[in-house]
Amino acid sequence: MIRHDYSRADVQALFDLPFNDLLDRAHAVHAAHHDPNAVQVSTLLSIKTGGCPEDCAYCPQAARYHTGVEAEKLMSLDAVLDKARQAKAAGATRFCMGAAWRSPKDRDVEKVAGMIREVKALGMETCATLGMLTQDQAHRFKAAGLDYYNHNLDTAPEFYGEIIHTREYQDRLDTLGCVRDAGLKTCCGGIVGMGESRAQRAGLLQTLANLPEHPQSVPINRLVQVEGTPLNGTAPLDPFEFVRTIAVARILMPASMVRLSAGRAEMSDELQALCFFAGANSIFYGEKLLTTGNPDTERDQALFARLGLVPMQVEIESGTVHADIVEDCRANEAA
Ligand code: SAM
Ligand code: DTB
Ligand code: SF4
Repeated sequence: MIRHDYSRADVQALFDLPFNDLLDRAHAVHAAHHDPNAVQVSTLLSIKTGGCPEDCAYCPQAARYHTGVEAEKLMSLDAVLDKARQAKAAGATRFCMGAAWRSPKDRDVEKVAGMIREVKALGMETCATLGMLTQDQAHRFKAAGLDYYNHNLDTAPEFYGEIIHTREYQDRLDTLGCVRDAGLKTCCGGIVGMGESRAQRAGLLQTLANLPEHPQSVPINRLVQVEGTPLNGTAPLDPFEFVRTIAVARILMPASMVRLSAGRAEMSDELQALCFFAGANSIFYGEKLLTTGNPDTERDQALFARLGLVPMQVEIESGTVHADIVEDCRANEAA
């Protein structure tokens, strides 16, 4: 059942279940709504890296922190298309373009719209994450063929002010409203392991699930600690608490894709397997996220083969996108 009226107590009660009971419920919901052995595969590209004016305390791309990430210009269309072709050849069915902007300038909108048009023409789903959008910008990206817009709530409303000071929670909700109104699909989630409490993790998931529509994709990031950012050195989150977060997200938003997002490189295969059991059914695939590392493709192929997972195929106007990772996994299995 799709609900949008969860109380904080409802969500906390799920978090507080005995671990096995929680996993049992989450897996049942997962299997009722999805093929539990199919995982959606996206590749991420930073089309504009570093130099960001915002102060998100987790982020290596904020200009004000000394993290070693150099500010770069917006990539050229040809360079982006090369990366998209490589991602498609490697087996990704969705290509997500990220920019370290507070919000895009009008001249950037034209350039990124051109990238979206051409990536779409390669036969991939498109996603962009460029900061806050106006209604007009959201419509322009939709007209260019954008499928998804990623804009995260990041954390619970009451913890947000400890992490970001350069914009408000309401700004994020407003951008999500523009994205929905333009007819784009929403990719919206958050980060855990930033020193928030369990009640605040529950608050993030409650807010996501009570949006007017459940985001079609829900990325759950585990904080990647980067030297130079204020959150570097935060006490790491108990891995079982991370699995609980995935499981509760799955129960609250049964039909959404729950993405095991940043932080996978630091996770064991066993932890990832528990997350897939608990309802995660999407990953970023490829050696890099935006500026930090992601597992090697060989490691992911081997993990898929060991767990009998298969990459999800997607229907787009030009037909079904067949992920070559399927062949890679089969070859791995046979070996
Ligand atoms: N600048 C745009 C914005 O913030 O909306 C788009 C790119 S931003 C890097 C996209 C998301 O990446 C953030 O909302 C945050 O959830 C995630 N992120 C950034 N740094 C991270 C880190 N160190 N660990 C985990 N997730 C991170
Ligand atoms: C999301 O929720 N996670 C991705 C994507 N959306 C854009 C970004 C993760 C970034 C991790 C830090 C980095 O590589 O710079
Ligand atoms: Fe900028 Fe986005 Fe990083 Fe915040 S998360 S500092 S807005 S790139």
